[in-house]
Amino acid sequence: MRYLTAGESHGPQLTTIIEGVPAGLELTTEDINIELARRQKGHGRGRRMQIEKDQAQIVSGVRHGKTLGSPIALVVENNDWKHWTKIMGIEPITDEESEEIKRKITRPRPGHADLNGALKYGHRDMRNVLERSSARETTVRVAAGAVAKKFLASLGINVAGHVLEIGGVRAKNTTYSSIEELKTKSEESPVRCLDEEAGAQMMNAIDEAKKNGDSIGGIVEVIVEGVPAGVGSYVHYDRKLDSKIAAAMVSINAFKGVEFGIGFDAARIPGSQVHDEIIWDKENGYQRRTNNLGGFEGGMTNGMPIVVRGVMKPIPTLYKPLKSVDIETKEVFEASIERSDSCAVPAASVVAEAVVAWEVANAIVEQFGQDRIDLIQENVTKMREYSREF
Ligand code: EPS
Repeated sequence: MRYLTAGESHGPQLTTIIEGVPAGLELTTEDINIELARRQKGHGRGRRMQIEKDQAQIVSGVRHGKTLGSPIALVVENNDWKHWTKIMGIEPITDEESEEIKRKITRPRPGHADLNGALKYGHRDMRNVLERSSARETTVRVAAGAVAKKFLASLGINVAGHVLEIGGVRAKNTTYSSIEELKTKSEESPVRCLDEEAGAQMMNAIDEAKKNGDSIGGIVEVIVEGVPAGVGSYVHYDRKLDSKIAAAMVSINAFKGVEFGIGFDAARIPGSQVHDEIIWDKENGYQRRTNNLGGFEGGMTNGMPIVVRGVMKPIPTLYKPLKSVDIETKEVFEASIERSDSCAVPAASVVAEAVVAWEVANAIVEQFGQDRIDLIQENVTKMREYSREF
């Protein structure tokens, strides 16, 4: 499976074409809209999210509530487009057009794609960069992830995410008895945090950052339960599922790092305390006594929940001045002020769920069959039975 996205942040719409989804999967527009709404929430979002109410329109690949096996194309309109029809117009502009339309963005924000993107494509107006590098694009990645989640759910595989840390405030109590409880608890929190007290402190930290014209980042965690053992590969570097998930996580706007299970702590403790002991019983087959490795050994799943975390840097659009250089005048200036979110970590945890779901779904399709959901379901069931008795 693969998907491409297209669309500028203030253009008419976002588009994705999702290719390779097996036929016969139940899928409705509502399945996608629920996920889009989740991504729009979260304490710390700016005014743009009050303008948008993201709604998917499926324009191909689904008939009478089931996938056809053909490419699924879907679009999400930008409500804000109506305010930008001139500045983001498709047709050439003439000399008589207003100064505002031609006003160039020449002041790159430190930490943003502005300068490197302008250099790469030769854009003297950095709007040509920021429109596409905007995290608005993650809307349709969440749509593609919603399709992947629906596919995984049909195989008894469940994906959930939550926020572990924002602006240095770390959740302490993150225990949950089931993945359903995790979902309910994180959904109830305005920062998607399982620890209510830490969640309140995170909100204070966001408010404080906003008051100071600053932004803050954080850490999100995604859990995938129910993936059979042996998905991924040890024989080919480019089919290792953990490496694909790592790449997908770092592909999310502003993400700088990723870890599985105990992650970087594995560098600080001996192997005898890192590796998860193998146990077996008739009902569950092979399991691990602990899950320090976050569900992966040798680039393949081991049947334990996948546990992956990603770190998001603070959003680089700041009201607080940081020095930069105007590319027209080469003069130093302080801060180019753009509307922005002060913290998008809660929204990013929904994006992280989507990209992880996509990679797991893709690996399953590669391994268990491509065309028909019923045959994939049979194959996955057989694999589960086989590994219990192995
Ligand atoms: C973003 C800037 C803001 C955010 C936007 C990402 O938008 P605007 O430029 O319209 O003020 O709200 O995020 C989204 C629109 C979204 O859907 O997540 C940026 O510069 O990356």
